[in-house]
Order: sequence, then structure tokens, then C-alpha cells
Amino acid sequence: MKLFFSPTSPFVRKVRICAIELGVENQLELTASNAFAEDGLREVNPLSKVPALLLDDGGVLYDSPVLCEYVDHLGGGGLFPPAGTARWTALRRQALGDGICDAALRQVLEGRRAEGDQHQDEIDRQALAVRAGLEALEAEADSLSSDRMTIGEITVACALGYLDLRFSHQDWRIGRPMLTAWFATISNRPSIQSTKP
Ligand SMILES: N[C@@H](CCC(=O)N[C@@H](CS)C(=O)NCC(=O)O)C(=O)O
Repeated sequence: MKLFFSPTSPFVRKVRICAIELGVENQLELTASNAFAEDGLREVNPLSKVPALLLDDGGVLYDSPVLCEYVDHLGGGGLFPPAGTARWTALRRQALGDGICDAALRQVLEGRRAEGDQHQDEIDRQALAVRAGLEALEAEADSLSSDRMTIGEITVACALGYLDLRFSHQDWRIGRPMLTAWFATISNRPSIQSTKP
């Protein structure tokens, strides 16, 4: 299977961490792809976004929540809790982590526009989403698991890692001791270490 990827994408990282956690990473052939270059990715994913997965039977899957669930299935499950409260919590945390990444990415893209073309109100709005998302995570950090990873913890770790990559000048750790401690512990896992951008 070919995983269309970019080394800095937090959404791709989620998929890779799921695969490593379940021991199926060797089944994913990493295929470098620039989502913005119109270099063929759109033929696989009409949205031209990574991650996208070309299956061995020629089928295609895209969008990280779908790919993570597919990888979970491939690896015998365990990262998506069965129906019940734990599942809703894990899925909500996935949405929160993905939303932080989306908001951070939109700021990065806006910041790449020519100075006169940047929309400061849009940058501010997305920055507010990141900050509010981090506050929500700090408030529930004591219930994030450090040893039993679900898709919730994996996505939150990817979001924090992405902030470290792109916004190291605005350290998210300041004023968030619980989340800081959790991330320090989780960062020792081989799946997190080996996918660090
Ligand atoms: N909701 C998507 C988001 C994927 C996404 O935004 N990927 C970025 C790279 S980090 C991308 O390919 N962007 C290209 C674009 O927006 O055109 C997912 O979870 O997979």
C-alpha cells in the first residue's frame, strides 16, 4: 500500500503512529507528495491532501480519521475503543487535535501570503481556536493516558508536536503544566520518537 505523505504533516503522522503502535508500519510504502504542487496527488485524492492511501487492490482511502481507522482494522484493532463513552471521548479528542492542527496550518498558510495579502483577522481567529483548544486539553490532561494509546491521545500528541514544529516561538507549554507533563511522558514512546518531524 502506498501512503502519500509529507514529513511535516501532523495528519500523516497520526496514520504512521497508528501503524507503528500496531506493528503494521511495514505495510505502508511512504510516497513523498507535495499537496500544493499538482504533481499527481489529485488523481489519488481529488482534494489533493495528504495523507492518502492507495490500496493494493487499487482502491483509495483518504482523510486521516479514515486512514487511522483502516490501519487499526489492519492491525487487529485497539486504538479505537468499542462503542461507549470511551469511544466518544477518543473520537472527540481526535476531532480536537485535528482541529488544532487545521487552525495552526491555516495560520501558517496565511503567513506565507505576501504581506499585503495576509488577513490578520483570520490569523487571529485561528490563533484563538488553537489557544482555546489547548485550554480544553489542559483541563482534561489528567485523564489522557500515558500507556494505553487511543486515537485520541495519538491525535493530541500530533497536534502538540505540530505546534512545536511551527510555533516554537509561542511555547504552548507556558501555563499548561498538566499537558506539558503528559506530552513529556508520551514523547518517549518509540512511535512518537521515530515520527518526529
Ligand atoms: N482533514 C484532513 C486534513 C489533511 C490536510 O489538511 N493535509 C494538509 C497537509 S498537513 C494538506 O495536504 N494540505 C493541502 C491543501 O490544503 O490543499 C485529514 O485529516 O487528513
